[in-house]
Amino acid sequence: VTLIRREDYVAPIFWIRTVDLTFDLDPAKTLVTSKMQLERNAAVPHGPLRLHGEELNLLRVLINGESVSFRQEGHELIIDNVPDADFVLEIRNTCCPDKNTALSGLYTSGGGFFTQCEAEGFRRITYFLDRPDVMAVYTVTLRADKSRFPVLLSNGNLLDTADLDNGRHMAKWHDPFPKPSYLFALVAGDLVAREQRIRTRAGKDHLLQVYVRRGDLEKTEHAMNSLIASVVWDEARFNLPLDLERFMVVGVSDFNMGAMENKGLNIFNTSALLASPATATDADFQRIESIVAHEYFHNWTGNRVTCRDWFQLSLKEGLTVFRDQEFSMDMAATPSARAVCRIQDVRALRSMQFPEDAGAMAHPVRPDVYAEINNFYTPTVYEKGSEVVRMYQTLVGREGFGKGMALYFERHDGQAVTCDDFAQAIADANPGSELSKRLDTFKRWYSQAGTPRLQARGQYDAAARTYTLSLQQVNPPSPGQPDKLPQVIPVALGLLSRDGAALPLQLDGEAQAAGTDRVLVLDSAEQSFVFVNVDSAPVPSLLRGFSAPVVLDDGLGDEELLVLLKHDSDAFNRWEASQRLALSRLLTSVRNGQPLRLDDAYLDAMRAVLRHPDLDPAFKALALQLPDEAYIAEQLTVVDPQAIHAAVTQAQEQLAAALQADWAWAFETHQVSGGYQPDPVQSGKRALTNLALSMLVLHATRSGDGVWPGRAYQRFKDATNMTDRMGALSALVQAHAALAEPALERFHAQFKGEALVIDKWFALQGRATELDGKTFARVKQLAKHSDFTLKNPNRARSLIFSLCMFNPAAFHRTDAAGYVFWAEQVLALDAINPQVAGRLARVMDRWTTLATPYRSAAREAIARVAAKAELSNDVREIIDRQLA
Ligand code: HT7
Ligand code: ZN
Repeated sequence: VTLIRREDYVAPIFWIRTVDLTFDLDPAKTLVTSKMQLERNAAVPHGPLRLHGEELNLLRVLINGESVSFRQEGHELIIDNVPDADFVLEIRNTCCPDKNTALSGLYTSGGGFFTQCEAEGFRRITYFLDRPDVMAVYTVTLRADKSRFPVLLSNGNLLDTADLDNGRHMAKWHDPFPKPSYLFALVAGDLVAREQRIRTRAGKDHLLQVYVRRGDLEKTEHAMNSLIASVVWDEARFNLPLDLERFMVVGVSDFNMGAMENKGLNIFNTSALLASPATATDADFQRIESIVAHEYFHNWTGNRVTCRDWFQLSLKEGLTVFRDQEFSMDMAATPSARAVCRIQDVRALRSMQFPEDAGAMAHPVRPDVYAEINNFYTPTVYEKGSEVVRMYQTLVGREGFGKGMALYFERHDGQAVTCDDFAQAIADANPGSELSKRLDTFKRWYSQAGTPRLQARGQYDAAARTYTLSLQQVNPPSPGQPDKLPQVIPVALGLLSRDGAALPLQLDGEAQAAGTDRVLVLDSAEQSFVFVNVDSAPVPSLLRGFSAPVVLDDGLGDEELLVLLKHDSDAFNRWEASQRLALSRLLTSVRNGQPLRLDDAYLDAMRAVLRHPDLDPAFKALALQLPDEAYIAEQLTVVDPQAIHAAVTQAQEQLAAALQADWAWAFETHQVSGGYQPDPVQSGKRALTNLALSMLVLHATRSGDGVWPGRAYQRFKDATNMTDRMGALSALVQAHAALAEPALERFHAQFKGEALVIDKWFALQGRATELDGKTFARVKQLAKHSDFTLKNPNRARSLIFSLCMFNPAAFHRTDAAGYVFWAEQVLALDAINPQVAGRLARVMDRWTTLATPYRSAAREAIARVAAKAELSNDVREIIDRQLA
């Protein structure tokens, strides 16, 4: 495979200033005519014009109306004799939307036409300079059969519509904003729209539309509300208004990712758009709100200012994830609900991004090299990238960050820029700040892969009344980066007395204490900070709010963690203490190979959390949940997935048994009354009652008592919303209760026509706890179910990814059958959809840490995939890195 390197970037020899596209849409063969105005880029030497094109049938090439000679080499169309001045290039080609199972470029789904052009899909529609630094103004004419495709959409404003001969019609769209080809979109089909007119603070009127298939209209209310809230928020928080008269969102059920931010025409996976109380869970509602916001926020961070090249992907993705996380926190409103958002984000970062950063595919937030850019839409670029943006905000303050954003847009609106440009804008807007003092060191977050380890040790001197906090960072090697330099780590902290009081924080040399909460900045390998006027040996609460994406070793024991769990004013660290208490017990059991016995100190602490009169139910649910198996695995140098699973199962059973009366109390006292609302208050109660129910059913099933399983079945049948229905069903399935079978059957029959709910049905079975190989056997059986298909990415993810990615105990088998299954599925998927296959291939990233016999069996399975001659670039790159 060819590797693309960041250091090789050169600007294009021509700019494309305008594009006139005409589509004669036909599922089997669509005719595309493209007329482009090219302008010579004097900054680079002249040479042949090389256009990208894949899976196209070229019909003609004209320059200034005359045919020219050209060559086709691989995926390039090369014109050697191009004028040295500006010219008009006209290209005509066809493509086959019906055959496009990769879902990149122009494809059909459910009888309609849809596009996905990021990152390099536009070249599967027509020949073009398909790179993000080439920004053009698009005019698009769509022609199609009117009865089959009554709705014809593209970016920007509708200029014209007309009926044509033979039952066809046309629509002409114009987008006044220059954009890279990856933001182009078209949609044609039999769709209906929910519409809403809004007037923004700036006094402008806008039309918002959400287009879906006819039966889905009533499931679009939440997405529309989320869109309106996003428009309002971006104007209020960052002064960024909606810049289009019309903003369209479209749902499609075949889609490789969550959604896509095409200018003025966002396209969404239906799983990230459609919700009704009967078909979607609280988590779905929350996810939809954040993805709708994410895509909307891209209009400024991504579209108005875009990436110079794909190595800069985190410039738009990290920043936009940060913005959607901030939005979700602001929507959550109460301090406790904000903390719950932060905890959920950090949980996801640690169980997805940390393993990535320690594995075969580890890469910096701004990668240096890739074979297939689709493989770099990763937790590192997105979620770690967002943490990097969050650290800017921590270092310059919220107001300073707002100023930095304003300067970024003042300097770069309408441009394609780099991560360096962003960093410079934030620093320049905040001269003298903790960031500006050490910007070059801070930027190592973009160039160095891996998760820094932060060690913290405190020493109290009673005579001097000082507390010395020594911080040390270690940056472990990653593939291709053996030696690293220290990074800038903002450490938000507080000090607590043993009885839980927040202590004033005064550093040596300061005239007085500066509050009870502050940020220290570590920017070298080791640094000590001396606090003065400290009356007693404190308990440090470090890295509050998870102020940097690092692994913290603070050396705290149970006694100190219990103080934090009870008293810390930082809800994140309170939760963290609950997880640390569980983690140390789980790790001791796994490391010693001994059965886990939860002690009274731990159980009493958990009981106190559960019964706490003031804590939020949503917080309680998170604190009482055990660390997930992927995160536990990350703490170990040799990983035995079965041993981890056994320890987690024992912990769960003991927590269920010891707190049985408390779970029953929690279940009875947190029932939601009134109509369904997906808000933090109601969803927090549902999270806690569903956790309680799962514990009660688990304990009852293990002790042969039928009461709670019976109640769960009844609740499953009577539920008035999907969160409670799934909660009860999941409790039965996870406990392997006898009633799980009739419940699953009933669920399938009840939701036969609802694709997104059937996905849940597959996913629940794919993620079911393993018991004597039954789960694995069932997944293999379900892969043959008449509702199952690898062609629909949501369905493939619901079953196959659930098993291979989210069910370690069912997947990692001593007989290697899980790995054999994985290899088969990767190969089968690769022939259909390389992007999705590439994602599944990632499951084996951490194979080198596996214990015997898993390790050798995993290697064999990877080698099996590698041996296949015709692998996509996507899968090849991942497999090559795994075997490197
Ligand atoms: N920017 C979008 C990325 C995306 C994508 C990338 C590769 C292949 C398919 C894709 N669909 C969407 C989504 C986002 O981050 O908002
Ligand atoms: Zn994005």
